[in-house]
Amino acid sequence: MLATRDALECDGAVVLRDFLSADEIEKCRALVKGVYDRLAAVGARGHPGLEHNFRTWNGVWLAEVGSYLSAESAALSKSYAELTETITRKLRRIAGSAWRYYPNRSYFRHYTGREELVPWHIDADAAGIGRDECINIWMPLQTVGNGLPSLEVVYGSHVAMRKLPSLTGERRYRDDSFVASIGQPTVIKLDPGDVLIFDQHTLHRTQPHNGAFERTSCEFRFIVPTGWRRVLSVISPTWPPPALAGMTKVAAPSA
Ligand SMILES: O=C(O)CCC(=O)C(=O)O
Repeated sequence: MLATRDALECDGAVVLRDFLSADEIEKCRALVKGVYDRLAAVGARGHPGLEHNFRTWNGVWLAEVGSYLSAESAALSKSYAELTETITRKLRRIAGSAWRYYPNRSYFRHYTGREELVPWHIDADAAGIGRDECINIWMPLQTVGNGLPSLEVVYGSHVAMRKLPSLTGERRYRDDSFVASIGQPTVIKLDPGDVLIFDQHTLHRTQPHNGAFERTSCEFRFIVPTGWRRVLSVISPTWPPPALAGMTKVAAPSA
C-alpha cells in the first residue's frame, strides 16, 4: 500500500493491475452499457448536466447519474451504488481514508472516433477541479495501448506543473513542444481490471489514433475535502455526502 502511495507522490501516476476482478469488470461493463442504452433511448429530461455531457461529447456525468438511475432502473441504480462503493473502498485502502469519491467530476466516456481525442492537459485546470487535492482513477473497459488508444502520461510532470499558473481560457490544453519541455511521454498499457491512478497536475492526453474505434472508459475522481468540508466529510466516503448533494451547488461540468 505504501509503495503505491509513494509511487503516486513521486511519479504523479501509478498503474495498479487487477484493481477490479473479472466479475467486477463484467458488472461494470453491464452498468455502463445499460446507462448508455437508456440515455440513447429515453434521454435525460430533468437532468440537464447529464443530457449536456451525453450530447456534446458522448460522456456520462456521474454527478447526476445516481438520481437519474434511481428513477429509471432499480437494477442499474443498485449496480452503480455497488460499483462506486467497491472502487471507493479499494482506493481508500490503498491511498488512505481521507479520500472521498467525487462524482461532480467523474464520468463514463465512450469514444467512437467521431469525438475529439483529448489533447495534452492537466485535470487541475482542464477538468475544472477546484480542489487542493484530486486524483483520477482511469479505468478502460477494453485492452488499451496496442490497438485501442490508451492514455499517454508524463511521469513526474506533476512537480513542475504544480508550480505553473493554471490555464483559464476556453481550451485549457498544452501543445507538444510545451510537453517536451517538461518530460518524456509514456503510453500506458492496460487490460480490463487494471487502472491508472494519477494526480490532478500530471500531464496526460488520449493516445493519438486515426479512424473509427469503440472504446469505453471510466474516470472516477477522488478529492480530500478541506476546511468545513473536511468536518462534514466524516459522515460519508462520497463528497458531497448524498444527503447534502441536492443542497450543494454544482458548477457546470467541463468535458
Ligand atoms: O479517456 C481519455 O482518453 C481521456 C481521459 C482524460 O483525459 C481524463 O480522464 O482526464
